[in-house]
Amino acid sequence: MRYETKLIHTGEEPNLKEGGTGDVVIPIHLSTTFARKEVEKPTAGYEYSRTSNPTRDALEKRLAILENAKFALAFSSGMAAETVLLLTLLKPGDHVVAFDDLYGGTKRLFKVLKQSSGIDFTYVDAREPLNVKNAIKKNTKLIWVETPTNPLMKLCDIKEISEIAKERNILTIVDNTFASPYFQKPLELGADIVVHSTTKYINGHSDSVGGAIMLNNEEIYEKLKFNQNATGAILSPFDSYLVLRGMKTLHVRMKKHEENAKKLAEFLENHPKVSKVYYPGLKSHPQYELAKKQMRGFGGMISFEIDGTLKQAKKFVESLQIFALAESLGGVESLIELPYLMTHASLTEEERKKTGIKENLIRASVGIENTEDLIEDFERAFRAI
Ligand code: P1T
Repeated sequence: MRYETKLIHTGEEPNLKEGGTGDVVIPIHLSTTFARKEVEKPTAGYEYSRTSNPTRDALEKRLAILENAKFALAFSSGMAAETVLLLTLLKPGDHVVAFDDLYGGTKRLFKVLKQSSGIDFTYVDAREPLNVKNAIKKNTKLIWVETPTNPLMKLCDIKEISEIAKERNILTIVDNTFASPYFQKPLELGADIVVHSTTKYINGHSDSVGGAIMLNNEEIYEKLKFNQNATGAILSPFDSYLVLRGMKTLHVRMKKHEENAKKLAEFLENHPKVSKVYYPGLKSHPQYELAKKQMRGFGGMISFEIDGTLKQAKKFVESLQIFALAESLGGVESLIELPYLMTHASLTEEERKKTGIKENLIRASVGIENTEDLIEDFERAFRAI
């Protein structure tokens, strides 16, 4: 089976054996615990739903397919996935090299880990792999990147960075949330572990908060599974069902997200009230060639700076009628936000300045509505400012 077919069927094969019910859609197994006949023989391997659950198992099987990985785990949020991952791979005194542009919540988690466990983080502009190489210390255990980054749409060369890391026995972790696994597969480019907020494109309908880790290394997988159970950071059966359902249309949705985003990015690039557009599918993006090389498509996220003040940026986002003024991304409905005051507000003024998150920066998650409606919505908001 090819990718799109597996996205629909893996983990949900109807049970046509004696006693099976032939469900085409996997049931939501709400049972928290599983009865057994004999003490040492859990029925069908299930004991307690925190440890494993049939609906979550089905989802994890399909999540692995998404990244062409051997193993996957589903967590209660993207942040829960990141927490368990860092907890599993690091010990006090370790060092991490990270891309300087990351989701604000990820940087906030890094601060928590620094305080609680003395783990040290160095932020570098990973667009240049040499910066990553030069930041590596004796105690560096991980390289952590997003590509494209949230919110400035910077790219890094996954293959080159993974090679630098491998030579030194360092693991490369890619948060692949923005690109989606449909457009980019970091494990195939040499990364060791992929992390996702399934809240975004993978579920795709803004109705489930979740996270995922995909990887090929069995030893690390077993440790992660142990720690997932130990911490309890699991995805619920109902959310597992939602993500299984959402994922079936990932390929169809991503194509339309991209089609709309490309048109909107071109519209913005030609608009007199826009001073800068960040979209890897534009030839003017400084890393357009890298995007073409390591991505199968450019995705549905656009950031741009309006030629104006914070007040005008606020007015712009408040004047839209189709784009909802909201954090998050990756759903079928278009969303818009101001990173400076919303998704990246947990960073200090200095951190935002250093990274380039300006007051007039606007981030759009372009949905799959009618393209003309979205452009007209933007035209309306530009008229309002
Ligand atoms: O929200 P949660 O499911 O816990 O995922 C965290 C997360 C991880 N990685 C990236 C790249 C993300 O963008 C996020 C969440 N981001 C938003 C809520 C946002 O609006 O950017």
